[in-house]
Amino acid sequence: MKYSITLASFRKIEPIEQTLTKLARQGYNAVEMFGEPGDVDVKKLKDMFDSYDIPVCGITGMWGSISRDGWKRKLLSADPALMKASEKYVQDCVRMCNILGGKEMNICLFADERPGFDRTHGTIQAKEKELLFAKAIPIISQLCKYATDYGVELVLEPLNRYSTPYCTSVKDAITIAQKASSLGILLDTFHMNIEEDSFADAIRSSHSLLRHMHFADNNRKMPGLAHIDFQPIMKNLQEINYDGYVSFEPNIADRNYEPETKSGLDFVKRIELRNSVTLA
Ligand code: LER
Ligand code: MN
Repeated sequence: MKYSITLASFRKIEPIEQTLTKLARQGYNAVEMFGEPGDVDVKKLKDMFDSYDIPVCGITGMWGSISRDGWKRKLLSADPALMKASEKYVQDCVRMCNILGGKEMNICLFADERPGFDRTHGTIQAKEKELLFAKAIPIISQLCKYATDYGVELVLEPLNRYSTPYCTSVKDAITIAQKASSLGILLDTFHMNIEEDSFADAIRSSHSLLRHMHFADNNRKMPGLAHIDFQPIMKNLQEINYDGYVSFEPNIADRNYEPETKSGLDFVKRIELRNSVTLA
């Protein structure tokens, strides 16, 4: 298995160079660069990554409240200006991904805020999702084509209902990915823990489209620090011969994270090893 980690997890606590210095000695095979192309000099960033022995596997899309400008990134918006800005955002990230040598970028589906919508108890009716998806699919397909021309694959990541109620499950993601050309799927254990009936069914049902995994425990700490059982999840991935990255996406509280990022990675690697003995 190839292991990566999201630099977005560290962006508020220290400069990227410091994170890379610490992660490079922990055994990660790659990192995901966060998608804020407007905030960085991409050429300088490329030189910086080249000076560390750790490649960039892709870009983490900064959708929704995760970032200052996230609210503008809405691929399901009814506002043509927001749609245009969202498409441009993906295109800018794709070019940055290409320059940094990455191969994928995740997209998450946000729509206009609905005043009074209860995110805790409400769900979006299937009919409404169908209409929104039908409108978005040609745009997503165009973006996939744009990305393919830069050697990048877009992967659709369902998020849990508290982030966005539109694409929340593997079922939603498969519905869209089957209709959009060259769109893969990213599954994130933190969101799956809230929305999926079963980790195993989600992984098995999406196996032909599954390109990337985000790993975090149910409290968004590194795996092994809370109560998601990563042994069967890894086994399901090993059984489908998953060949994408397992990319850790933890919430990191402060600069003293090295013990966690190391023990979480080692914890999952040990599971992989034990499973491969029983699967052999
Ligand atoms: C957001 O919660 C998330 O999981 C990220 O992967 C978004 O890019
Ligand atoms: Mn994620």
